[in-house]
Amino acid sequence: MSNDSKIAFWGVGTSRTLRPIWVAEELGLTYKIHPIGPRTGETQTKKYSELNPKRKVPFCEDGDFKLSESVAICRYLISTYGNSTTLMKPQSSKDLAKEDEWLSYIYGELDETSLYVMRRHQGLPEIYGEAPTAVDAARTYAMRHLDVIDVHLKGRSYLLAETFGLTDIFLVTCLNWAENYGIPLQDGLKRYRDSITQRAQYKAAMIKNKKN
Ligand SMILES: N[C@@H](CCC(=O)N[C@@H](CS)C(=O)NCC(=O)O)C(=O)O
Repeated sequence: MSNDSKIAFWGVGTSRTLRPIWVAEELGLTYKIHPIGPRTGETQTKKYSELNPKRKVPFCEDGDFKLSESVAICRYLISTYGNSTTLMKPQSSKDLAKEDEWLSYIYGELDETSLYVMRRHQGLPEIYGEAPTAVDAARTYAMRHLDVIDVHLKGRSYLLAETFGLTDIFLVTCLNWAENYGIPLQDGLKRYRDSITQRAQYKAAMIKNKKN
């Protein structure tokens, strides 16, 4: 197995910080967590700003290699340390493209365009401004795309093929986030989420992602 002892994650407490921790748990990696939270002032320190000028979490260090963005961090961990034992490691260009398709869709349409709009304009009005019309539209938009995903998942346990993979990690973190915002989940999506969240690796990651 590769030497993974130099892996450190920065950031806990959000759906996005959960993703790399969950991937690391699935891969059985040894890693350290710096449990900083967004908007606690901890992302604004001189030390952290030098490390990640975006002042956002999650952030990953693997020795000298440094990486931001939850999608990029997770993909890096899987392509570097994965062996498809518990988490699919796409091999062919077509498998990779299908994973890209779902990751782009979930990240672009659910995470950033819907849930983060609600977070910004409902949860953090003092920073981003109150925008009830945008929040309502984001909620309706999320529900439309959840319908598309619900239809795709009929008769399947996972988004891609027969194997649990990164797209499922991104989807489950968004489904939890959506439910926290009062967006009703279709019965099929609830069943899918409830089955995946039985994984020991998810439970371990949830504990590690808690802010003290
Ligand atoms: N595209 C980034 C988004 C990172 C992001 O916005 N993180 C939020 C927490 S979920 C954050 O650090 N916010 C702190 C801030 O904006 O000050 C990713 O997926 O990693």
